[in-house]
Amino acid sequence: MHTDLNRRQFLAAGALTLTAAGLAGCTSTSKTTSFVGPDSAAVEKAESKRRRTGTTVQRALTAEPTTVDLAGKEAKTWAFTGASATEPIRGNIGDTLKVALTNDLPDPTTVHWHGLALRNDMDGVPNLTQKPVEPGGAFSYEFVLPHAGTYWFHPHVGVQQDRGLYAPLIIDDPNEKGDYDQEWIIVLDDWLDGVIATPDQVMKELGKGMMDHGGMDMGPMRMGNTLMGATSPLLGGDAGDVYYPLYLINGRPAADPETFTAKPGQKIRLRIINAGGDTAFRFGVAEHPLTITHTDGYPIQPFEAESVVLGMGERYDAVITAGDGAFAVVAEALGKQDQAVAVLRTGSGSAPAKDAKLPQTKAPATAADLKAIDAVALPQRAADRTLVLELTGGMEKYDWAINGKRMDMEQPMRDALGLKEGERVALEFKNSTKMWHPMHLHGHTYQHPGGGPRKDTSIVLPGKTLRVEFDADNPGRWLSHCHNVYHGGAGMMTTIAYQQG
Ligand SMILES: [Cu+2]
Repeated sequence: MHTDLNRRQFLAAGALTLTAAGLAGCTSTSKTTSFVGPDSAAVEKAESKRRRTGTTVQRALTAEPTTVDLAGKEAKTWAFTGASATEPIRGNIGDTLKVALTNDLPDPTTVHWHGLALRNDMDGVPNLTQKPVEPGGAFSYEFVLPHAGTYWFHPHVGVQQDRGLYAPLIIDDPNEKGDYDQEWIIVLDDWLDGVIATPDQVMKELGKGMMDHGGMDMGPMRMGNTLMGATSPLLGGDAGDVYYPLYLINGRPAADPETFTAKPGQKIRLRIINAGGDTAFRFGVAEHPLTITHTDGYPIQPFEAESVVLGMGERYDAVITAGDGAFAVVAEALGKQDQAVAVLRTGSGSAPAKDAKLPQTKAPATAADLKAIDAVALPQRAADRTLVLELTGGMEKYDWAINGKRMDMEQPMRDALGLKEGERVALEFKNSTKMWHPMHLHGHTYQHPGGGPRKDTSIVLPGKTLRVEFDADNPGRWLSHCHNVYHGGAGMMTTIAYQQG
């Protein structure tokens, strides 16, 4: 039951906007009416079926300009007051989360709850599930927390995510017996805002296009704020487009590292989140094998690894058993010859060096190595529908797109792909570009092929196709897009929309 007047008023306004857009001569008038809307009864019905505890978790978030301290250097940025890498939002599965967002930024914004199968009208996508929240405006997000796990949130407007506007969202299952003594949230980020440029300036620079230096192997070369020749074999070639002066763990660069303390022998659950804009990380803890237990919030059959690769938007949970001493916690920025570092300290010993190397005696784990546990595997069933998302475009024109169409966030329904509630849907990410892309689907957690892990964000290597499946059980209008902030900003997004009836 929703009795929040502001929300209702807002939804009415949103419906008017959609109608007006249809009348304004765009071709989608009939299309718009044939798809389930964010304010529809179907969305309410799906929400009413979600398990609820009756407890409400309330938070106030203000998105605003601020100054952060990066190892003694001040950087002007935009961030949330009320949440950050080290100030997560946390609740139990079934709790209602109520977040009062105030926008004190000079630009419109929204909040997207990454990875959650939540009610569509709370998904935070401007002009698709809500109107953008204008400067000086406010919006009340309210939804039931649907699944336990490691999630996060960030704006879904332009390239705002590449500022300080992000924080973890952790959902606990009180019935889950955690076999560990401590838990740490580890947020990885690549940072440039207020140090060399703003993300908007970088987007403008990239938008001019750049020469294709694919195949060159001379190490990364900085040109303005962009990068040439940053390659990683783990990513099938070109690793990233953007130069970052700093890499952070929990908001701190290697010169002023976060220190995690524990007692030797303690089991520690790590919740690792890649909140970066354009950087894949190889993560590990020196001299500590990882037992990977979850991908994007969902449990997997435990997998032993030395390190794990995370694309932007991906989350992995892993358990370590703390040794005695001080150890480097390292997130290598793949292809960029730099890294984020933190410290695990359980005893005396000097802190590890900023350039402490993560060993690579074994291939780092990726999603392809992992299997879902039976309890979360999708039941065997033939797909009713296959949606092909061909990843297209390149660096020369910076025309990243899906199926050759660049998303216009003013009319996100223009090229929407349809599906129907109740279907088993196969989503085929076909990468026809020369670069890897971390592809993300909103509102659903699909499964990788062959009993693979449940995920909502997956690395798709150049020239490869990844076919995933999900059950269409969350009606509404959902984005699927590249989680490289600059690729998404250039238009590498599409809308997947439930059809009426
Ligand atoms: Cu991409």
